[in-house]
Amino acid sequence: MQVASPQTLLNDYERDGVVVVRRLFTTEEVATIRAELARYIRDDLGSRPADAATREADGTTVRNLWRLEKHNEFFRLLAERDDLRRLVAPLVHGEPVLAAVETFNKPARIGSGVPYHQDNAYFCQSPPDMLTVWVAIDPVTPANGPVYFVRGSHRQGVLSTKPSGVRGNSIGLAEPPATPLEEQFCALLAPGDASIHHCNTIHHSAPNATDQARLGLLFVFRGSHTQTDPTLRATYLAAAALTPPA
Ligand SMILES: O=C(O)CCC(=O)C(=O)O
Repeated sequence: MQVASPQTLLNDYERDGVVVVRRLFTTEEVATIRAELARYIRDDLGSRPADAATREADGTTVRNLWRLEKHNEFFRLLAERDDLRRLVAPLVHGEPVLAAVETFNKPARIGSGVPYHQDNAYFCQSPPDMLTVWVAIDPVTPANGPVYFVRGSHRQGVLSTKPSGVRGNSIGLAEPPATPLEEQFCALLAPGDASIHHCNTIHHSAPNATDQARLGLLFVFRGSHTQTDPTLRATYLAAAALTPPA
């Protein structure tokens, strides 16, 4: 893993709400993860509940896998890794609790976009000590739908939302941010690299029109001290009822 120092990582994260960690996973680990995801989709997904996945518009290709920590032992154990927990503990200001393991597959040619949103509109945690470690399994290039983040936006709190109508991302920002795309942070990653973003950091990604898939594996952690905010939760549930994940 390549990080400047734990203190620099924390300072950068608290300033920007997003940081990059190079080589969080080795080439061999990435190959094992890729193979297990393919095996899970092929052999197991059919026997899991319908909301274990969101499909692309073709009705077949996987857009997202959800709750892998519940549905797959390999990914539950992967999320328990000590290096991962040590990395995120200072950022969540406490004991990390795993909230989710999921994927954003962004398959070649048909991978759909993700509207501007803050994750805490979904997670609904207070204080907002929650984050996502987004690990590149494929190369993430400017062309295949990288995630763009608005630096510093995590300090604005949870902004007004509206139902997005997008399956798998049911709630988005009511208004797009004022920061133009060119000034946003574009997370270009090699396989095994990761970005880590705060749950209030505004982000989005474009569809993938290229021939190169852009598979990301996500680990979501919160501090053990956070609690669910009932008002945020009610807003989220209303949006999710309008556009369920499956
Ligand atoms: O992978 C993407 O395109 C979007 C990811 C995302 O929305 C997230 O990490 O919360």
